[in-house]
Amino acid sequence: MKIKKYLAYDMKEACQLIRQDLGPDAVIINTKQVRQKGILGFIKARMVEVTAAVDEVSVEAPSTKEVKETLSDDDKVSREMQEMKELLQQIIFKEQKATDGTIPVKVSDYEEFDAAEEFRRILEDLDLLPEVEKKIQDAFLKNELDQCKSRNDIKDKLAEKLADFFIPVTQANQKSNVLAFIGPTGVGKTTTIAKLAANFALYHGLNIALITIDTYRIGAVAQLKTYGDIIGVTVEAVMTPLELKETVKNHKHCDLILVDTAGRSSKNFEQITELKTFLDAIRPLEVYLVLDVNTKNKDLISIVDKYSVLKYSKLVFTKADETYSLGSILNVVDATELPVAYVTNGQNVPDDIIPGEPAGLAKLIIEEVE
Ligand SMILES: Nc1nc2c(ncn2[C@@H]2O[C@H](COP(=O)(O)OP(=O)(O)O)[C@@H](O)[C@H]2O)c(=O)[nH]1
Ligand SMILES: [Mg+2]
Repeated sequence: MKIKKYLAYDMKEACQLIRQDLGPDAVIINTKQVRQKGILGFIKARMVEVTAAVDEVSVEAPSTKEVKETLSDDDKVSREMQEMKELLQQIIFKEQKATDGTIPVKVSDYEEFDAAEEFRRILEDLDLLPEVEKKIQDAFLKNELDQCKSRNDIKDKLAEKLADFFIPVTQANQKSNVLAFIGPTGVGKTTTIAKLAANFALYHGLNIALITIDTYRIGAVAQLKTYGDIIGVTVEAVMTPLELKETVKNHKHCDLILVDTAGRSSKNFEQITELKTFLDAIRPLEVYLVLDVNTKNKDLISIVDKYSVLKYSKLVFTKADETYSLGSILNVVDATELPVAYVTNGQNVPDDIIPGEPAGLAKLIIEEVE
């Protein structure tokens, strides 16, 4: 028996390689997705590693016809050949069952495009919560999937479906000009505020003020002040809810006041309650919950739950540039039923931010799926 591993971009290419190398009698005994380091080790291409096996007699031996002709009068040899083949199939079958429980398949079996299987793989890559995965599966009608003839067809269809999954961003009633940003530590609240302030001030000519209540962390005020100086907007730091209220009042002539807050642990109820006293003092127009897309699903669900007392109205997702799987956005949208206002995709101020428009979000998520 000859066993060999093949690396290819997809099953089709792998099957071609195997067929050329081992012939049509080869059987596939294992397939697995692997990541291959790309240019300078940065870009990782997703590839498929296929292990195939063949009876060595069938690789090197003459064609079946020739064997039959030369051995036609020797029933014994031909029977032995047949028995060896059957034995080989059994060994492969047992080995495969023992390793991962799947059943080996003939190379030719892979040549039909299996839309359902491909769809399952795409959903798996998105790392969705089971209830979200089910909703997306249910959005597909049976024949819609059957009509897909390639992975790209499925991705296009999925992007269409996901666009309906998102809630469009609507402008809140302009009772206040204050936007507050809350969320766990280090998710990118201050950077996102700097990006928005720069966009509003420089590209839309709005009069912006920045206020930070993050006076706990050394350097937090300086960080915002540095951005404020570059953009040319005022930055104020306040210590108490009353001071915050006064400072907001002093800047009521501004088009927008952006309030930066300290990162709070969703596990610390006191910290969340303290932040609530600040927000209650100013009743912002919008409270944006800022979340890092790379956070574990379980933690994200806990965060959106624990922060709900702060009555956030929109979501911001950061660090989309650091992952291939943006399914966490879908999980949180499903759990909160809130619109995504922005997604950030890099550290550059002010460029690395995109508005959360449903079709654009769906495209972004699907484009990341390789
Ligand atoms: N890769 C990446 N890094 C980001 C993004 N947004 C913020 N960061 C980085 O995340 C770190 C923490 O950001 P910061 O704004 O201070 O977080 P905060 O504690 O929530 O205010 C900084 O190094 C930022 O440059 C993003 O979209 N992508
Ligand atoms: Mg900060």
